[in-house]
Amino acid sequence: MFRSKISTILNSLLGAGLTLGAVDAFAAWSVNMDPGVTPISHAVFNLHTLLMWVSVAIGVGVFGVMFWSILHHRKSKGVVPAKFSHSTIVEVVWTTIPFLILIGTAIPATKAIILMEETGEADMTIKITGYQWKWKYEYLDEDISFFSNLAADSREVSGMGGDPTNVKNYLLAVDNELVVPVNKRIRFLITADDVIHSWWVPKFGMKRDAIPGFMNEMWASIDTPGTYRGQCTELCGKDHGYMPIVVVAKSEAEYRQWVAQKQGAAKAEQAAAGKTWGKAELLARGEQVYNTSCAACHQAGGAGIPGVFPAITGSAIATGPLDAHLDIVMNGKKGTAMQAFAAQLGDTDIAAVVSYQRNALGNSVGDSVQPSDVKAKRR
Ligand code: HEC
Ligand SMILES: [Cu+2]
Repeated sequence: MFRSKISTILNSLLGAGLTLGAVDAFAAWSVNMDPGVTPISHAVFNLHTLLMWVSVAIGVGVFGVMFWSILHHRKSKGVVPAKFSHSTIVEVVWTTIPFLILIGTAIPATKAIILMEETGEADMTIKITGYQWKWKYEYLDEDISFFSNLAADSREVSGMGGDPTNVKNYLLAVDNELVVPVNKRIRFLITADDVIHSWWVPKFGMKRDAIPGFMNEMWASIDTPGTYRGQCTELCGKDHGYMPIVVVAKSEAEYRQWVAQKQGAAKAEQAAAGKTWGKAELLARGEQVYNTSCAACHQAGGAGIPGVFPAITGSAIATGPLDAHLDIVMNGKKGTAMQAFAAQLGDTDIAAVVSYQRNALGNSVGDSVQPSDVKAKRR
């Protein structure tokens, strides 16, 4: 009982910072750093271990001499203080030793930094863009591109004041994971569309800021198949804690399979945008799109947040002329948090969500939009 209480306290003190999302019993006692699954994380772990033992040796040496001096030269033994005020030998020694220690540790530290910065000669390149509040992943060699949003079960609970204890990987799961092959040198190009975000997967041993207008680089070669979770680590607004990162590392064969499936789904999506949609299926799809892409700001019921995000219910734009409604959704509004969704959503998703906003959330305009209408409006 008592022991488990201490373990809980220790875990929250140490674990909160060090073992992100770890819930198993072992992790509760993992006081050391995580060795991770990439060359960079291994280098960082080894450097950390080296520096820790160097520090231990220094500590033992310095405190050893200090306590020995105190004990053996104490007043009760009748020791008389020395009167000298300067010793060139001692000064040379205490300058030289730290100098050698610093050089000795700077060499492996520099090697680790160079390893981190060597992003060239990659087997594949993935561009990562941070948005409020989701990530976009573009596989530059495969012509695959998608958004990764917070998983629906996490979003429902967090929005409704529900109980998160039954949600698996609460706030650490997404709808579309970043799938990559193991043992391939992957270069990540990292940027942002609106404000500064930061892409961090602790098991990769690195994070990189995602800054609008800048392209930062990072690389990884994952040595163990598995699921690796991370988070945005630069405070980026209201839902900063709601844009997790999930990377799934698979064998080359499984990765190829995933690529084929993803490319097939993109083709099917294109075909769907070519047909004429019935109103019911349009609204059903629109509800999904609304909940993943719009509800964070305009709220699940459409009420918005007064003074920050306008209500969709009764909105002059959402119940006014169709053209203006499509325009703000596709092109956004400069200088506000309302993003240009033309670049983020396909024709079908835009048609569906606009139709949904006009005919649900307390609105009943009656008309609806087809994907072909959206396509015609793209410039
Ligand atoms: C990051 C927050 C955010 C997200 C996500 C968001 N919006 Fe907005 N939206 C805004 C803000 C802020 C405005 C007000 C802009 C202004 O100042 O006119 C707005 C305005 C609107 C308006 C006009 C409302 C009015 O009456 O002025 C519509 C329609 C709209 N958004 C639709 C959408 C749709 C559809 C989505 C999802 C595909 C979406 N929004 C996602 C922040 C957001
Ligand atoms: Cu962010």
